[in-house]
Amino acid sequence: MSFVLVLGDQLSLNLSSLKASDQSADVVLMAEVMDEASYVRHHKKKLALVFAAMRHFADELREAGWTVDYMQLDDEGNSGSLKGEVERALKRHDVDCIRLTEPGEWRLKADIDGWPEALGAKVEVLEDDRFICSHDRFRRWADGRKSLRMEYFYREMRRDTGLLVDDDGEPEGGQWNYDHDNRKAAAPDLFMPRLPVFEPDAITREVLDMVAERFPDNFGDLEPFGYAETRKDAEAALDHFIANALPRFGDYQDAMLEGEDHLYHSVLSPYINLGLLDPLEVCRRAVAAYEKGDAPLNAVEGFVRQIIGWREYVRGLYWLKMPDYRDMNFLGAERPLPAFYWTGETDMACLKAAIGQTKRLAYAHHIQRLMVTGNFAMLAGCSPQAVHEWYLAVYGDAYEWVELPNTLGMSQFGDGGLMASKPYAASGNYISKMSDHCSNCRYSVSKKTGEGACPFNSLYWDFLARNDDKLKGNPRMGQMYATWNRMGADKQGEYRDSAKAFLDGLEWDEGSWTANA
Ligand code: FAD
Ligand code: DLZ
Repeated sequence: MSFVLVLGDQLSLNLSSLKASDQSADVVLMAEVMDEASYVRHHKKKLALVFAAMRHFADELREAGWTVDYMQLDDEGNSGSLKGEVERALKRHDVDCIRLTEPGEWRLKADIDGWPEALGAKVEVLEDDRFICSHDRFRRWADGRKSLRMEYFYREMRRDTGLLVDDDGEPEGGQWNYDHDNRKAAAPDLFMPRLPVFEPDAITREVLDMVAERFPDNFGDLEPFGYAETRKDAEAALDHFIANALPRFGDYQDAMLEGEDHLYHSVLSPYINLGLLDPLEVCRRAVAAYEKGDAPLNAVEGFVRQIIGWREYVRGLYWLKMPDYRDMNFLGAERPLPAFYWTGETDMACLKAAIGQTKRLAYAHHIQRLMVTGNFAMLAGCSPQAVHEWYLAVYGDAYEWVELPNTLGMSQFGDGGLMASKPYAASGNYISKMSDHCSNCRYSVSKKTGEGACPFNSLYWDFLARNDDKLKGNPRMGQMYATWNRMGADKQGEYRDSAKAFLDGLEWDEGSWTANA
């Protein structure tokens, strides 16, 4: 007899550990533990999402015929750690092997590697075949390459999966990537699909009460709570996205609008990352909509690229480069985060909107994460580790394997260009072009320096000046440095003084990563 340890983000009946086990003899072990609930200050909604989805999945397993040994967070004797719960379960059952699908995060894998010796039991760790690209496959792809750009990796994933490729392995429509069609700014009079809201059932209600009681000081609003908690509801959310938002997903992928939290984005990442939705199946559904003529190619290709391209790529990179990746800090940025990242209290309308909805929903879409909160933190010189800790805590879809490369690599340029060919640094102009935030802002985007000027403007040039030794040799930054050099000392001084005055006036989060280090 074996234990099958199913982790909180492995909620799939097709999990490799379940497929390798005997339903009539083996016991599934699931445990809510304080270690996993507190390694960062998770958003309250994220905690509720994970615990409620775990409890519903335990029921789904039982209905499918499995015996499930489930430990709730408040159960008497709960040891607080996964290792402790396995150790206790070994005493309850006569078991000779613990089988599990590999965890997503490096820290947990490192811990599990020590279990055979610590627990005196056989531990069998299986590959996670919910991903298309195995660790070996990614290593082979990366081996010997000077640059690890996602685009080339993505083409291989298209060919491997057969998604949007013809019989000769050529891309549907003649192009691999339709990103240049996907940069429209949104107008407030566009029809916006509303997200389906799933009323909490009795199981979820119980979890909400527990999170309210046990984690009162964590970041974020717990209620109202409308996330799906079961596979059935997550599939309903997918159906809703395909029917209502996918057709315009591409056009408005980079847009931001005041009062619109997700525009045409899917908000499916929490369900995909938990295991409630299968990523390949999600892509097949999108491609089927294209084949039926219900969604255009630029939307479907863009959506598929996010999942079999970016999602697989960041996971491959994470496992290729960890554990050193987490400590990389190419730009030597050392500040803690501004305190307003935890309160949303700032006069900058774009940051207020992105952080405000993050607090309410544990969600912001990609451009808000990359070009608003990410861009600001990089320009302000925040430590990539402090920024990483924030993103890992505040989003409902955040697990280190996907969050860290996106944050440290893509948004903070902390890996010095492994992921991105240049920093995603932008002044207020970008935000003004892609959103309507600037018209609601106390700061003026057209004013470059001094009182009332959009802080992104001076921070942008200050960032370039501060980091010129590291960045000016980057061929993609040549034009920006040429502009900076043409500006003249007086103008340059105004930008730098303006940036300094703004940063000096901010309150910093002394509790964040750098301050604790
Ligand atoms: P959509 O825009 O509808 O995209 C569809 C799906 O594609 C998503 O559900 C997701 O599964 C996948 N996807 C899209 N972009 C990416 C990407 N860059 N990397 C991996 N998968 C992607 N994504 C997470 O899942 N967890 C994180 O913790 C996370 N942290 C991020 C931190 C930063 C600083 C940045 C810039 C991006 C981060 N992302 C993260 C990627 C992306 O922002 C989210 O996947 C996306 O916003 C989720 O919303 P959605 O489901 O509406 O996505
Ligand atoms: C995110 C999370 C949380 C909050 N709680 C638990 C838990 O109590 N038990 C569990 O098995 N998993 C939890 N998880 C998910 C794990 O943190 C996740 O499996 C690892 O981070 C690996 O990706």
